Amino acid sequence: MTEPSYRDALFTTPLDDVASFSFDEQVVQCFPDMIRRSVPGYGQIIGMIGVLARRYLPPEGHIYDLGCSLGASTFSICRQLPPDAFTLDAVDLSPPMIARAREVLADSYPTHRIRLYEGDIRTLEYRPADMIVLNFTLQFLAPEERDQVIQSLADALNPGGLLVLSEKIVDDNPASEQLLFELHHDFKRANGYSDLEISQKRSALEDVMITDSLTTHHERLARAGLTRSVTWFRQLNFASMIAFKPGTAD
Ligand code: GEK
Repeated sequence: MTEPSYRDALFTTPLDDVASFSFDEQVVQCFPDMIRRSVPGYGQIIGMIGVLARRYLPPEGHIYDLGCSLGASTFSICRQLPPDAFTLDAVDLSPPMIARAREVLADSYPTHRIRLYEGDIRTLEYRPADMIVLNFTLQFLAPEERDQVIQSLADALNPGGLLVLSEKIVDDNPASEQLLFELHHDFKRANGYSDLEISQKRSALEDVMITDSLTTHHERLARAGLTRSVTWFRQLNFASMIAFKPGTAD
């Protein structure tokens, strides 16, 4: 991405009562820096989303980028495919995210057929799609809302269509979970976050983000009728999966 990104310093000073996390103007300013320093493998996942689109998208296919933030997945797809190869809807609940994404995408890819708009992925009326990207978005929904959203995405996919689902995960094994939790803390420290920032960010996210295990994710994908679900990427407690709507040949 080409937009300026300010360094994430949201949790550098002690706060008496850490407010819960929201995707407001302040977060938008430092978002690219924040996500790169906090999510192991983020850049590799983003890079691969364009590659997946190039491999699986049928000609003139339709794509959704849900919880698009500043449009990193959309950027990755635009890097891989020419303007006439696809149409894309990029949707986010946060008005400042959409406003900023609109600026940077119009600058970089003015001729690609991209619609960017505010919307809630829980209530969106989905049109038929060939690829749907949920890159670190499902984790912000309440656990009881996740089945219904995945089902509506599976229903929207055309036969042979692809869902990409990236999430922070919890390990099924408590000892492994503890180890990965500590290593993630080390990862953030190595990326310049102080212990105070790490713990305040964790408190802010506590109620907003409840993570599922890979088993829970794959079972949910199967319940929605998606097959061939694979964890194609994992680094520490962050993973990305793909799953397909059965095609006419399946
Ligand atoms: C990326 N995909 O850079 N409807 C729509 N958007 C939502 C909803 C909802 N119900 N809830 C949260 N969001 C991006 C990163 S960030 C991940 C995604 C992170 C949006 C929210 O506004 C935010 O922009 C995004 O989901 C999550 O690849 O911050 O860890």
